[in-house]
Amino acid sequence: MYLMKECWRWYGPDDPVSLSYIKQAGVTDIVHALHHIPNGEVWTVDEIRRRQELISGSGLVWSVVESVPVHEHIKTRTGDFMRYVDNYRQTLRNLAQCGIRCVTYNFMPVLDWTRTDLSYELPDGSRALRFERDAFMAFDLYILRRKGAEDEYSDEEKERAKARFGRMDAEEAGLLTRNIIAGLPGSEESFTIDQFREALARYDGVDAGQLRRNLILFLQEICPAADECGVELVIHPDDPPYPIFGLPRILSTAEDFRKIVRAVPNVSNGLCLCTGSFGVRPDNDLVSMMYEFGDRIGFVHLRSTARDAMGNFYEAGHLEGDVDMYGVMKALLEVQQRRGVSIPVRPDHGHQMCDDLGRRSNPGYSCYGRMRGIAELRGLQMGIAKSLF
Ligand code: CS2
Ligand code: MN
Repeated sequence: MYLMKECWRWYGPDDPVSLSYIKQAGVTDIVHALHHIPNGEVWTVDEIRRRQELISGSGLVWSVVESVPVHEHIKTRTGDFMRYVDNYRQTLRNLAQCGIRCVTYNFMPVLDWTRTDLSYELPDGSRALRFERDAFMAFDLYILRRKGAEDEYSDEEKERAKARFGRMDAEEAGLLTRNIIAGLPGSEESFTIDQFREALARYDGVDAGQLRRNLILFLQEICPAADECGVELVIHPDDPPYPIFGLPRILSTAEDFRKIVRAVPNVSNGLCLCTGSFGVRPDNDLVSMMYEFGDRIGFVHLRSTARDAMGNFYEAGHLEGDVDMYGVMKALLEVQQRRGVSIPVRPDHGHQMCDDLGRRSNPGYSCYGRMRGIAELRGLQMGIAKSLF
């Protein structure tokens, strides 16, 4: 029977969660990236092998890259973007040469995943990541003071943002700013407020249609090489799955992915189905996406979020919140049997709980919270598999 290939994201030697802890969590594979290599530069075979040996020395296998970052020049097709495209292609070839053939990336402009609160206290005392819409709008309108922002929010929303900002002291405003633009784990960029304004300006005149065209051109330039060396490129969806700061976002729904596949049908053009990112939108049917895109799903992030009517959401427990994790797991099992493969899966994010609370941990990438997550998902999988097959 084909069961999920259990993975865990590791940020490298300075990750507070060691490879031996990860091994004890019962997973077999590691999701990793060479975060020390500047965005856009080639990952050499030597650098890849060196890290690969460190990981295999712990009895684990580096089987998924998350992520080879896409340089902003590629997303806007400005500056020396072709040099970065050539470098990206060479990095894929070098990874394939080392036997690593699943590569995650995303095409979110400027910011990668975004939250406003990185330690939102839950009733049981554990802490979660949260996106609070009023705080986000207060940042946009009163801290960033983005030109044109006031035209993008309703009067009611602007009232909420003003009231929210009025309740913020300088310390909270500073923390909110850092949470939003200092870059969360896996994001390869970090900004000051002025750098952020400059980065946003690079997208003046780049709407969703243009950004999608830039993604399609990028894929047309690198998929032939990926096809040739058997690398699967799996695009991670937008998080949150809708435009922010007036920036276009183009991988938020099932239709967004259909458009990309129609334009670039190469086998290497794959999807990282992240239930937490897609799941923030009530109009995304995750179970049907799993069945529909199953043949192109090369990597799965399992996590859940809980949203409310005000546009807020926080990271729920892996079996709680709005994601139908039973339906997703059942569909994933059926897709794997149909394809005859075990698909890499990682518990995406996890609460800070127990000793996590007293130690340094990358936001969303705690030890105990993710250990609980993978344990619950493993049990869910077994229950369904034993009943189904
Ligand atoms: C996550 C991110 O769902 C998500 O947003 O997978 O934590 C991921 O680490 C970032 O997109 C950076 O790769
Ligand atoms: Mn994810």
